[in-house]
Amino acid sequence: MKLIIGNKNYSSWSLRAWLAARASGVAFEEIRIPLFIPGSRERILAHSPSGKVPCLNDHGLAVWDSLAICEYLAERTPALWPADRAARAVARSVSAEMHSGFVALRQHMSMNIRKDYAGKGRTPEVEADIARITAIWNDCRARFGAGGAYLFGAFTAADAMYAPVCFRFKTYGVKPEGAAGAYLAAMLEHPWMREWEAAALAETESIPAEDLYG
Ligand SMILES: N[C@@H](CCC(=O)N[C@@H](CS)C(=O)NCC(=O)O)C(=O)O
Repeated sequence: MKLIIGNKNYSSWSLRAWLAARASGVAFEEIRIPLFIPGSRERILAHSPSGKVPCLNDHGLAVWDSLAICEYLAERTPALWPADRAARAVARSVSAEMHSGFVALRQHMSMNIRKDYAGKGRTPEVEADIARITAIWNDCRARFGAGGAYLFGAFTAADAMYAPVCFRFKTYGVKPEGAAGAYLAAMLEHPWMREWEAAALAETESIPAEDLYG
């Protein structure tokens, strides 16, 4: 399998699929295509019909879009979703909510691992997104988290979907309290997150439009 991703510093959707691939245990080759430079679009289109990353290529079969990749990987590794039916339904709900929502957070607090933008981007709409995400994390931890440090205990696709928010909270100095704060700390310490973070810090390309606050 090949996983086509963008810059590790900026590409939040890529991080989701990459974590899902790591959690699934499949062996995969990573193809990193730096975004928004001459030739990027052609290089991505050679793999991904949407012209966007991430895209998984399983021996010629293209699977694009982060959530579709999670579902595809979960077919061979069911533990990517919680085993319990109710927990799995909630995991899918919060993952879909992330996939289709939190527009203000995505706009004003774009993922930018290398930067320290503490205090920036906190519009009323972003505050509402932060409050909703904090409520989701607290609720999942309280109802389903007993078996481990992550939203549903063990690491699942839902954690992969919220992983970029964890890096955003670090960059923008958002510090949730209680169970949500402990979850954030556990995610930022996870070895796969640290591996991705180290690679992001080592990247040299910058995308000025994504460096929102200088
Ligand atoms: N809904 C898609 C979003 C994918 C997406 O927007 N990817 C961005 C990078 S994070 C991209 O490929 N941008 C390049 C472009 O638009 O040319 C998913 O979940 O995978």
